[in-house]
Amino acid sequence: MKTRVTELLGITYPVIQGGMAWVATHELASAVSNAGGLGIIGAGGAPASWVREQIQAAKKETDKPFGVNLMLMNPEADEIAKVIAEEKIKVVTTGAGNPAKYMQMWKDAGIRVIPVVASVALAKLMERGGADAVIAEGMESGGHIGAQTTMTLVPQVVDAVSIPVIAAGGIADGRGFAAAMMLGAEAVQMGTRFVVAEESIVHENYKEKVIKAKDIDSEVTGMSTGHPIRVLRNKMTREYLKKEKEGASLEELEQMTLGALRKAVVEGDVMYGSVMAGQSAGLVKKQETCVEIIQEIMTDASKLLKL
Ligand code: TUI
Repeated sequence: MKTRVTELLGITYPVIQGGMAWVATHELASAVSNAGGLGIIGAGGAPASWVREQIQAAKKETDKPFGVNLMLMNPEADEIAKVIAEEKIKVVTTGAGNPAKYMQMWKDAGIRVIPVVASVALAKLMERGGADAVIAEGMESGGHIGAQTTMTLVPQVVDAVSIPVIAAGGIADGRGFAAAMMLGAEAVQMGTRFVVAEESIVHENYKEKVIKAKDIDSEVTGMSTGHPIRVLRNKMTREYLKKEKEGASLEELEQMTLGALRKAVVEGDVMYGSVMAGQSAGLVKKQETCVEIIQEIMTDASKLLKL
């Protein structure tokens, strides 16, 4: 399937893997790229040296294009932005902020820049700043979220900009892919479905929790702190939401989530860790390879779209 996004990135299928902190390592990124999509290494809150090592590992595992996601709240964001330029990555995606200050440096290095946006206003600003495409991410997503749903955000962003729009949030199968195309998107980004990929290094407990999750099993923590994060419900979220309701201080709440994602992804503590996942977890039924995931989505979507 050819779209402006497949042309821009030199990929076979318009499927992009989310740049999930701790989850999106070189193993997952190279597997997605080798399957014909766009794999992404997620910098999350990691140091710049880790990001460089991950890029170098991925370069050994694939000769296909892959990207890096810069989470803009990372304390080493400036250094990571430079690593991305030096390593001449094909594409950078950004999240949780406005990447304007890095845009020129990346463009000069010949890197495609695709910011994640959660509003029409930021999408327009990014287009004016030279973005090659935008990812319009709805609040069905896992992790840090905006306030709009995918169904409402994507078509409004499509109407507001001329650059290609990639839909994200709540998409996990061929039906979601086809729906995104109907909204005017030219590719999709998926996180939750790739969390459980066989090539994903995520702890088995985490994968099992995603697979077992039903439609109503996610919660949003941090609404009051200005950092809303969608996670699967567990002992930590129950305690957090209770404290948040009682008006606990920012410090106390941050203390509860500090390191919680690592605890879940690496140690498999799905009771007290932060199990970030989107509302699409209810659609994710089993572990599969990245090839199987992408092939199934493209086959189902092609039938629906009568391609
Ligand atoms: O970034 C994400 N999702 C993430 S990042 C992350 S790591 C983390 N861990 C603990 C605390 C905080 C983060 C986990 N999940 N998605 C992309 C995304 N970006 N979603 C929403 C936004 C966004 C929101 C507001 C982007 C820009 C924005 O406004 C920026 C501005 O200044 O106008």
